[in-house]
Amino acid sequence: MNRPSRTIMHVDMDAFFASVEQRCNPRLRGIPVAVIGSAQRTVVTTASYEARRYGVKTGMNKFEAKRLCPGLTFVVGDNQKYIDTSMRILAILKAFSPRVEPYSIDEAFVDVTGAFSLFGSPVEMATAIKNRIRKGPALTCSVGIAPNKLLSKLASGMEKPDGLVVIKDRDVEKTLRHLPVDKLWGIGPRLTEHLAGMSIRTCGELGRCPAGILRSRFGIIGERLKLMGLGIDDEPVGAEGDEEEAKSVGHSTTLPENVSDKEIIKRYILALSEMASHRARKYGLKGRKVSLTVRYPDFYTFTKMSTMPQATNDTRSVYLHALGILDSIRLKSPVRLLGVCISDLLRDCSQVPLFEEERKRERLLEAVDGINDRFGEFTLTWATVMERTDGPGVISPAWRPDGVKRVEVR
Ligand code: TTP
Ligand code: MG
Repeated sequence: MNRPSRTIMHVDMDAFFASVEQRCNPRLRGIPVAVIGSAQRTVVTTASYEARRYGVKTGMNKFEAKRLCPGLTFVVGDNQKYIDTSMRILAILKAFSPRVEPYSIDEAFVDVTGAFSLFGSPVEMATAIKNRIRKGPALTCSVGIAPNKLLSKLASGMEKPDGLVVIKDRDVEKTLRHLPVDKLWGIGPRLTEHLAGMSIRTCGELGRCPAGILRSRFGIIGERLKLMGLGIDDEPVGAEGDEEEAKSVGHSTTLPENVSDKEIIKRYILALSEMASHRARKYGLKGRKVSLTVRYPDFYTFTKMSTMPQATNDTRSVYLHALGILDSIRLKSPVRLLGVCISDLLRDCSQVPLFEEERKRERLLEAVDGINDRFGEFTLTWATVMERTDGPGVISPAWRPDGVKRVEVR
């Protein structure tokens, strides 16, 4: 198939939270810094490049990080600062192309196909973007330029920090030939393991594997996997306004300690029900289904759903249904994480739509939530109900048990 040629840029900020902290506080510049959450069981969200040299990594607990790097300074993260900075960066990107897709709090895809006649070559354009980000928000970023999103994301990670890597059409095969499959965006550890079981370790091997074999092993994603191995990705850069409506509204929290006491569990469920319902009301949505997610300490996670007689965004109804679900479950061990979610949403016509600016902030917040998915170590603060005050830096985990787009509550 003949694919129209595109030029896609992926911009990824370097050690984002830590760099923002270093920018705000000159005493942190040039030294090893780790940004952490405010909760008891917090982990490192990111480390400055100075700290990474000692092996400090995202997801590490504080003690291990300090053991590796005794001179490490911890800073409790401040989401608002990161969201504000992220919005400034997006504004810079939009000056170069209308097709900007924020992917996470510190990453965006920019479709610059055709735009470079205005701004010079793609490399000149990327250099101009990097300079603007260096001057304005005073941060460095890494940019990947390639014919599609998959390869641009790969490229931006190749020479971090402050990198600029171009993958041209003619270089794709060579770049991917010996590249381990897990370097590709979207191929996680489990998939990597499955592929290794089929003796597929590199993108080259994946691209050569007959589609039929991949299809019979992985179902409909088999085809896509093969294309990924070949470096083919037709997904468009989704500009703002293109995004689909939220399919569910919910919130989850990792508990400060594992809990067996049902009364305490119920209090968390009340807090979560209120947060989910509040957010649904704010979005002018009502849902017909409520689900409760439970994670055990061994990370075994399950979700049970209950259908309500009518669509609602009322805290009490949501809470009572979530409790009904809890009562139907025999908890096999203490609980590590709880989540309440409202889905099967309808627009509540009596509500005013959110202002665009607020929607943007919500999306970024969602992105903050999304990245914690991988570790889920942050607890939410809802002082009035939980009688806890964890202070700022509340980053909730956004595990997505059912894989749907979720609007998370802070
Ligand atoms: P990343 O872009 O994954 O990491 P980074 O910007 O810190 O470092 P790099 O130079 O390698 O790109 O994530 C962006 C920010 O998101 C990061 O600064 C902290 C936050 N984050 C979390 O809160 N939890 C997570 O699990 C991850 C991976 C990131
Ligand atoms: Mg980054």
